[in-house]
Amino acid sequence: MDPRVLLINPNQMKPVVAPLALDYLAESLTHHNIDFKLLDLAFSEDVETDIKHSVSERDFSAIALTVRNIDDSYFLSRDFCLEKTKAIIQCIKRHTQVPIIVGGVGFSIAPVPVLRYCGAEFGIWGEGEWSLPLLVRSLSKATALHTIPGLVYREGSSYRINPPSYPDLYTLRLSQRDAVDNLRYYREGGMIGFESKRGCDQGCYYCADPLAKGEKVRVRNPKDVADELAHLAKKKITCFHTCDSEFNVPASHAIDVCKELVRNKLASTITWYAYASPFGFSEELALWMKRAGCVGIDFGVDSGHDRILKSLGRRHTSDDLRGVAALCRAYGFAFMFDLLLGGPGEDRSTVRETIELMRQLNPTRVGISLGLRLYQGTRFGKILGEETHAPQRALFGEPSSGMLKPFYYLTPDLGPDIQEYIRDLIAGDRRFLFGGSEDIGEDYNYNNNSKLVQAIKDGYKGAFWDILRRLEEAG
Ligand code: B12
Repeated sequence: MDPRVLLINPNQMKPVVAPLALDYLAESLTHHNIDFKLLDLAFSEDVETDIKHSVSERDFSAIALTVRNIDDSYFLSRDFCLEKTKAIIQCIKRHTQVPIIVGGVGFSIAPVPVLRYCGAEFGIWGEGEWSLPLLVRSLSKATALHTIPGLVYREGSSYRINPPSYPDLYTLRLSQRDAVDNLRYYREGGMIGFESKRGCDQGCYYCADPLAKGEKVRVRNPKDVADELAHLAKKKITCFHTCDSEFNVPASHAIDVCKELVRNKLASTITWYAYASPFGFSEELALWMKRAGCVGIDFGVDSGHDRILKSLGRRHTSDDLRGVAALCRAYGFAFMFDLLLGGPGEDRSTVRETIELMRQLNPTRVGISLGLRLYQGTRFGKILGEETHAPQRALFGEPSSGMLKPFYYLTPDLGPDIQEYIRDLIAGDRRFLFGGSEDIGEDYNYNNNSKLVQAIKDGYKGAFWDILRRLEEAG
């Protein structure tokens, strides 16, 4: 029997975010002559019935499930989404014995703990385009599992992890995008994601991206990226969001992608948003991003205080932020500065100075996250997460194997009333999106955000922060 895979998206957060990974994996399976079917539970009204129906439809050789989020990384809600994914895996197991393979950025942040917790048979750490077809074929031919890059599986009483490999992304074709119902996601999610590169070499001490995506940046062929957006634009999908860790790392490739979008005349029909680093954001890049249709940029700023930036392992300084703000204003981008407050060394004066700098620089929006999510393999996870090193009162959430359950560091030097302190500093300024507020318009969590869901239903498109901004401005 030819192998056949059931691809499953278990992510039910609203507004919906399209499972980009499944589009890319589907293209790779097709390339390897492996048939697939996609079950997208994002739109399911009865998960058990949909699973039962899908698994009984054909003889599948494997079920491949994407794990995008372990939790919502949001200090105040601490939604442990992996619990829901585990329930879905248990439900699948009630209806079939077909082996289950998990992968995805959430899985790759903590491969063995996630596999153990979810009870799936196999996991693939890192990129799936090469390893998934190999694994599916080896399951039907019983070839040796130890040769499959990034494969995580049980061997006796422990787990074996094969080293991941990062084949040449430049030659990989990912532009088809026709497995997922992207048009529905566009209607209900307001934008569609795309990747232009993978990996991040910035080394920020708290960030899990290098664990999941690798520390070495690998870039896609700009032509394939432009083809991908052109295919989607033909389906009348015209607003996009980058899914790179940082679009401008490296800036030279970002410029090449922009030039390609201009060259194939896409730039005049689409708009897009990007995540970018304040380090290495040049005038030349701003110019090309503008020409290529970019309308909004979300900068991972973290702090406006140079000592704190250093202590987070960041490369930019407060002077870079001044330069970025001036460029964004000159080129007419909506731009967001995302703050991450409460790390080691932070105190009320550094928080105050940061908020004051934000007021001066006047970005379109400022996102404030309080508390650092700790991940096992990161520098901060290793140093701050060890109970023996960090004072107990700095750690929040439930300690668990592999730091799977939401687990945060918030320096006790900020005091117990730090939320009220920040709220007083913001003083009702609507440019600030501060997680935790009950006030409509300030809710900076995209996990089940009914205000955003309604706005998108009413026709708003774009990055969520920019939709919140426009809603607010519309009164
Ligand atoms: C872009 C982005 C966003 C955008 C999405 C825009 C869009 N339209 O797509 C926005 C801003 C909306 C967003 C929102 C959120 N995000 Co976000 N996001 C990202 C980012 C940068 C990219 C995600 C992505 O699509 N990557 C591209 C795809 C192709 O990669 P991939 O899924 O990893 O898939 C590859 C491999 O993992 C593997 N693979 C994937 N699935 C499978 C399955 C199998 C079986 C196999 C074998 C392999 C495999 O192969 C794929 C191709 O190589 C990631 C960080 C990152 N660098 O990945 C964070 C990230 C996923 N987000 C995160 C979070 C927390 C959220 C929110 C919950 C935040 C919030 N509270 O509001 C929401 C949730 C939204 C939702 N509904 O799910 C966290 C999750 C961490 C965690 N603890 O779980 C991440 C990791 C960021 C971080 N470092 O903290 N996000």
